[in-house]
Amino acid sequence: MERTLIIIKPDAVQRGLVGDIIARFERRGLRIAAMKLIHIDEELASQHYAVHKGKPFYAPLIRYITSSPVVVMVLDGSRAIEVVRRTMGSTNPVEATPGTIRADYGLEIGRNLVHGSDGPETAAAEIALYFSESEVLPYKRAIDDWIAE
Ligand code: DAT
Ligand code: MG
Repeated sequence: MERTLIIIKPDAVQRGLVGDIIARFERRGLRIAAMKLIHIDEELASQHYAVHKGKPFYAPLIRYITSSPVVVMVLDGSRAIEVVRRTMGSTNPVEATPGTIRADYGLEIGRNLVHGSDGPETAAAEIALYFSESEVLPYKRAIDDWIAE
């Protein structure tokens, strides 16, 4: 079982795509362990995107992610990190496979709708940025045995 952090970014919230994006993850069988609507401030954005500091797209990236509310979620399930990354599609929507979120709704890399953690260490660090341990709920769903062996 893996946990991963998802951000439904400002463009997706403004475009009314929150429900559709969550539905795609739910339908795959991933479990919603935590979720909230927040407005990311500069401080939190700089922590989240620290790895990209100094790159040419850093300033517009910070402006974008702080521009409007976002939905942050923790999803879990077997191989959740890779499953989420593949459901999102490539970073640049132009290169994303049709059927993925970024291909189906996006045109440009600077408006790519969703974030998903890229590995177990970043997932743990990113979850801790947005949620306390008590906000990540360990409930069981009646359908769990029909999703995972
Ligand atoms: P991902 O969001 O797929 O994990 P990333 O971590 O490499 O991609 O980059 C974080 C975000 O920064 C990405 O969603 C969009 C933006 N970004 C990355 N590379 C970029 C580039 N070459 N030009 C413009 N924006 C870029
Ligand atoms: Mg990334």
